[in-house]
Amino acid sequence: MALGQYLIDFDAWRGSVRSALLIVQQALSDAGVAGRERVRARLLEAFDAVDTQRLRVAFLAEFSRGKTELINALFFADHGERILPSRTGRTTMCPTELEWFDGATPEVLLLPIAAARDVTLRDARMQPELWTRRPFDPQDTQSVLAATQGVCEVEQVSVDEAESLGFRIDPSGENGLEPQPDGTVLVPAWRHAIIRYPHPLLAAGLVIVDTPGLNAIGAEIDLTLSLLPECQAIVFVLGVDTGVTRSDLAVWRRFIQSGGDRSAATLVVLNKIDALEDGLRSEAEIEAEIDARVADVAHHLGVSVSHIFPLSAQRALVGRIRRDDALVTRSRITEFEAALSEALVDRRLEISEIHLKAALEGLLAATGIEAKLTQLHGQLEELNGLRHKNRARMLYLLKKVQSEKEELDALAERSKAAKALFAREAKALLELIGRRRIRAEVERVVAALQQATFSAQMRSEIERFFDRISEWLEGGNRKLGELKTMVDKLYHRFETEYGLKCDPPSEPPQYETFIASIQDVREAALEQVAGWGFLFSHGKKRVIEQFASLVGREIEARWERHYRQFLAWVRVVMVPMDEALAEQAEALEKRMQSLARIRDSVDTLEPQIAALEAEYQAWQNHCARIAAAIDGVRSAAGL
Ligand SMILES: Nc1nc2c(ncn2[C@@H]2O[C@H](COP(=O)(O)OP(=O)(O)OP(=O)(O)O)[C@@H](O)[C@H]2O)c(=O)[nH]1
Ligand SMILES: [Mg+2]
Repeated sequence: MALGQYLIDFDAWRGSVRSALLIVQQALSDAGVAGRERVRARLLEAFDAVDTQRLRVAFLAEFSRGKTELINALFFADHGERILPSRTGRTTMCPTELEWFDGATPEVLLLPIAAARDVTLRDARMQPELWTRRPFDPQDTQSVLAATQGVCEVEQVSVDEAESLGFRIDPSGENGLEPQPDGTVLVPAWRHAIIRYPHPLLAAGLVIVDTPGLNAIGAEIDLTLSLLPECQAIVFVLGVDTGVTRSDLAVWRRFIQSGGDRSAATLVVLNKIDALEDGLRSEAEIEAEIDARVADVAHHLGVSVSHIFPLSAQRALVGRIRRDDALVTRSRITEFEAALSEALVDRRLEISEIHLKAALEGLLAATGIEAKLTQLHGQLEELNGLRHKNRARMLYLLKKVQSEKEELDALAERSKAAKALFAREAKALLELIGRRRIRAEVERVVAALQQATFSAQMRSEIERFFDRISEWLEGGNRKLGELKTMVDKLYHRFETEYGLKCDPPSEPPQYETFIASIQDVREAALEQVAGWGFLFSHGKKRVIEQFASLVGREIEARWERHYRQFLAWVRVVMVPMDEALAEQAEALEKRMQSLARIRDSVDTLEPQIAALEAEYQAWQNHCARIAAAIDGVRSAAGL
């Protein structure tokens, strides 16, 4: 299977980079520098770049286009049955993730629609007690089928109840759920499902996200905010029998086109090409028809024909179940599979490589060995110069070192003052950007929304809320810029005025990307508000609260991640200066000790030089070994 081969290749890549990193780690710890804060951080980043990455692919489309059938054909044909429910009409009712990892239990986890409305999906994942579990035996197809049926379950509720659960109701069925003749509505029973199924591709880190068609999605916000941003590839499915309908376009625009800075690869499947066979047309005629449909889709979606894959998921599934290679070939699934694999793995490799490259850069400098070598070199020169010098000269040199030490002490005092200044400014910034502010703003917008009577009013309140958040973030960004300028100036002054040689301070986290990601939340929030025109007043209060807490928590969670990076930056930014000072102090101390010893016995000069030379040589060996090990990682990774 093509995808399997790609994943095996990726795994091999990961394995060889990992072993190369282990060699670096060994070299660093043999040199006794593995514990240094910056070395540890860089090494962790490097391991992270190859380790924890999963490959996620989402299948997105209007209902009944064959998403689930395609997933069955791609991954589950070995079972000889449809493992995921796929049939006419709306079938998959909630976003469904398929995953597997070492030590997992084969089971379906279902998050009840009502129980968890005001928790973000991210938070819900951390709370196992919120989920209903349906274990199954992977060897027993019937037991698997019984458990996976959960993703189709619906509940019959009143219109009010449906609205208070956050669903849009639209009698025409176009912009929301359509009430049944008896006035009730069918809503999905679950907000989200996770299927843990032992499959070699899933075990290799692949995660598949199946989604329900439009309007069944009460969890649109989960898709936009949580699920899609984490995918490396999105597969959009159309039916050749239905073409590009208005609702297909709505899904395309809402979830794919508006993805903005999202970098996922997008593949378009034109499914059900078997439907073009009527027993009368020739192969060539059908071929021409397919080409015409593909061109039409390309035109409607504004994508290149090379990204569109006409195929028949059903035929592929049947062909694979019956081991009928001719049928599988005719289904044209193989071409799509190769493209999907390539897109996924390329994207993953690219991201891993970027992270790995960044982590390796400056790793050697962070060990401080190069600086140490320079110092030792200076010391050696000094001692070599002392050969044949008399005791008086020695005393003179000792005084010189003494006064250098005094200068360094004064410098250490200055650096303390500089650090205190930095700490004060950093604290002020931390207070300014602390997340209490987000909470307060959320409370404020909830109060305002409750006062509002028209949905236009609500919309403008929400826009104002986001404007305030943006303004606040811009303010924080400005302050952060000032702080960075201050740090740069400090380093510059210590270098030019006091001659302290240290590594440049690290760059602060990118604020701009965070600000841009808040735009996504804003879009999702306003999209949600668009459906509020239909709200009855008694449902309104609860919906507003749920909505605001979801949006508020989403921003908070995103902010939290960013804030942590920021704290980490504050913690390490002054470290190079401390390290440089400590190293200079240590070197001076050593020089003083050796000079003192020489003064006391001029005879020991030679053994001292020999000892220093040995030390120099040892560090040089460490340095060469680490550099070679880092090069080893680069070549293993193909960087
Ligand atoms: N003829 C034909 N029918 C197909 C093909 N793929 C899927 N179908 C049928 O289309 C219907 C819908 O397929 P599903 O896989 O349930 O569609 P879906 O996109 O997952 O739909 P929802 O889960 O409702 O969002 C089923 O009856 C499938 O058997 C195909 O290639 N050819
Ligand atoms: Mg489905």
